[in-house]
Amino acid sequence: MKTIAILNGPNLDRLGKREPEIYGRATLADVEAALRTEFAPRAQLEFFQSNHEGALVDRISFLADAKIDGIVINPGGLTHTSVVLRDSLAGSGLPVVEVHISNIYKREPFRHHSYTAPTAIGVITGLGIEGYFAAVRFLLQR
Ligand code: CA2
Repeated sequence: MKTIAILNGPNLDRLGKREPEIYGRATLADVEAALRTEFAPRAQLEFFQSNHEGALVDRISFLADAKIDGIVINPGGLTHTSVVLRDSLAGSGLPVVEVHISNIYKREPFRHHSYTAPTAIGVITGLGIEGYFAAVRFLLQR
């Protein structure tokens, strides 16, 4: 059975509780439960959310050493700022898919650049929480 980690960065613990017009009404717990239900027989899913850059780096290092099968990451605002997170993902040697709930290209110009995207096989942006499902499906099939 494959193991896939689903990582969420700063503020994504607020999912479903703020700005539902942008991010929808599902909470992060709802998303995690739905992913587990969808993929339970085929995959082991590991969830991690942190509002702290260093905690995400530590988790990625742990996952790299554990040699899991892939990372799905929504880096939140760190997408647009973090060389540190980019280095960590690149150094992990793991297949990465980057997910954004909103379409970052329809939003403010500062969201149009992702430091982390070059470390990913692909980026899914603007499909709402469906992006997480598509990303896990992709990593399981490859
Ligand atoms: O669309 C996405 O998934 C984002 O990665 C979300 C980030 C944002 O900084 C990116 O540009 C796009 C975090 C947004 C703020 O966090 C909230 C999360 C849920 C509800 C309200 C705010």
